[in-house]
Amino acid sequence: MSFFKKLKDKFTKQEETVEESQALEHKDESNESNETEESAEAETVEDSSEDNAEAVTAVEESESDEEPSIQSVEETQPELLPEEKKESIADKFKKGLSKTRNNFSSKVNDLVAKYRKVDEDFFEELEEILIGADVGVNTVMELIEELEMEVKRRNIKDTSEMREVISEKLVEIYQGDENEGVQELNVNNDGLSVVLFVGVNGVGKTTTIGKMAHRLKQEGKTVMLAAGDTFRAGAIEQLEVWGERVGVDVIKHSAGSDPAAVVYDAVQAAKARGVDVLLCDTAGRLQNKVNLMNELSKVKKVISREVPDAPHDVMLVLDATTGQNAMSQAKTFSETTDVTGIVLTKLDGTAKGGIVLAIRNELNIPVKYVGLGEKMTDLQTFDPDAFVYGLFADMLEETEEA
Ligand SMILES: Nc1nc2c(ncn2[C@@H]2O[C@H](COP(=O)(O)OP(=O)(O)O)[C@@H](O)[C@H]2O)c(=O)[nH]1
Ligand SMILES: [Mg+2]
Repeated sequence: MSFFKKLKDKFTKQEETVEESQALEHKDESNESNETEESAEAETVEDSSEDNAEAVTAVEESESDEEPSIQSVEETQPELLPEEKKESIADKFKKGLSKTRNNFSSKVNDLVAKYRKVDEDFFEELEEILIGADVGVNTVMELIEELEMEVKRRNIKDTSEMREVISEKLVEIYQGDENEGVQELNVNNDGLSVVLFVGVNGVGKTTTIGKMAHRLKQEGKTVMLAAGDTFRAGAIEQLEVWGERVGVDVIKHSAGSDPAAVVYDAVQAAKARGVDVLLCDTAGRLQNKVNLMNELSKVKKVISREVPDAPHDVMLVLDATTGQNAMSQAKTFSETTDVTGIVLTKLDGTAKGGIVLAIRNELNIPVKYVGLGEKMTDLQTFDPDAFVYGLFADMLEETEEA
């Protein structure tokens, strides 16, 4: 089976089961669905009522100090905007990667049109396009080498076959030798899990925590947030706004206080209330690198002292629009903190989405999630297949018609 065909099958079939498996966009009462989606939608509604039921029990257990009732749970269920309700993962990647698609895929198309034959000039220009999409020099070299071998192996002459080969190799290079599949947050199924979010100012830590809280809540978990960025003006309030939107508690101290103390209190509160996952925000000032790293290790020490095996994940948040800068941040942070996963935000805001391949291939830290927008449903697990689908969506859909 051809690679494009495989992708298409994966995502057209997935559309029917996506909300079942991810339990993300439930409460779906929008009427804009077309006829073909009706049966899938009916199933979604059924499934979501089950999810709600689970959420109800969870909330009743954890918030014993409040009057537990279905009413109060409904109040804390976030209101999704209509456009947030019904969107498959493939659609989200397609929309989120539109800038990169317009930049990268249209250049590949032009290239294919310009050169009919696969030759050295073709590869040279392809190399430029890939570097221009922030794929990263080392990764590009590897990729070109792989492509040249594949062209020989399959005896490809015509450039029109190259789009598919390129997409296939993009996925392969992301997956590497291990092919660990799509990676989620590392959380315990019993007992408290603590996740620390680190990264420089403005990359999207607080926003990601809000989105993550929403995701986890939709999966039926109870969540608490720790306002560990006590440094930046307005940071605590920003996290509180997310707490309210998503309907989870936020533990905070006043501005300027010791972040380790905030996190300590949050861990105690999370234990006392039987919370499943505690997400900890941190400050990201890089003006004083040594101080920041000391502060982070202090916070980390408090967490591991209070909860065995914690932090369960240390998520480094990187801004995709900063390109190679994100790479150097990743190096700085992973030298001093044991980063276990990456969230790459603002992929929707860059035409150079190739950075995700460079990060995975050159840093060897899994990109677990990507930010594809500012809404609370815009955090997705990173799936290289979905990524490539997003890159070549127009072409794939054309093939479908044929
Ligand atoms: N377009 C887009 N904007 C994002 C994304 N993630 C975060 N942002 C925006 O980036 C800005 C900084 O985010 P913030 O969470 O405050 O960063 P922090 O300083 O690391 O906590 C905010 O305006 C967010 O709305 C994303 O995935 N896509
Ligand atoms: Mg912040």
